Amino acid sequence: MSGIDIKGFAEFLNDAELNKKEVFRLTLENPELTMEQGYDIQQELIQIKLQDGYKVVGQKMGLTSDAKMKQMKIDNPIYGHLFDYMMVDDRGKLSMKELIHPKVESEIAFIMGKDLEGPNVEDKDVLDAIEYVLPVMEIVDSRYENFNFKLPDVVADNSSSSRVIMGSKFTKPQGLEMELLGVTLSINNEICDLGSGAAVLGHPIKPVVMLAKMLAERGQKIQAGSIILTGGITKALPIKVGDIVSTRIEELGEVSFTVVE
Ligand code: OOG
Ligand code: MG
Repeated sequence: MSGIDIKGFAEFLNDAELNKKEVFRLTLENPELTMEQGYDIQQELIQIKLQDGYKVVGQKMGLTSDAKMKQMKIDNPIYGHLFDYMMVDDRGKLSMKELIHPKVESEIAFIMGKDLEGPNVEDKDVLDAIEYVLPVMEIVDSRYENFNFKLPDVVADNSSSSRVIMGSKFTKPQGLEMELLGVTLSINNEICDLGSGAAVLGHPIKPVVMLAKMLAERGQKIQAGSIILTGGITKALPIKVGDIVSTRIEELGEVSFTVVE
């Protein structure tokens, strides 16, 4: 029997999000916490949010860029669940008072037209299942003090999921060379970072192949109609009240938001 209180930790992290209060990482007092237990806590956290009346709208992949994987010294990306309350419209407002210490990153996202299930998913299955491609910005807001976490901690914390600013232009995937698309992240009209679709495991469909396999291990699947974020292409940058933040992706267009109190 492990002494890890899965439900207690899920409540602890959910309370941290609701109270906008950063907490110490779980592995500080529980260094034996495993990745599997991290996902168990995440699953319990999802249950709490479902009971609170929120709906899962998709998933996000995280740590899919070489830079982030090297920094974290890991070989495998992680995933988290996205909820309806996290979605922000293009050119909308991001309310700072609802968050702890948010950072923004540019990502390519997909709206799925078909379910994707099982361990044997291949690139072509993902391509076939994508209905639309769109530019998004993810707001990561780790509930841990100073984003200080180990892998099982961040997984338990729903992989830092906080908000998603959805692009308003939906592009069909056919004919797009997604890995070659240039991406810029600007704050107050100044380009702060850039990259290309290849930053995420070489091609944005690769994280989705991986997500399908990882979900299958827990008896879950990617659902038709869901939104899937393929992972930060740019660095995650801190933002402050008054900032106007935008991401432009070749072929896919622009998405922006304003940070308010
Ligand atoms: C974990 C989430 C990382 C991404 O796109 O790589 C992530 C974190 O760094 O807080 O969302
Ligand atoms: Mg991300």
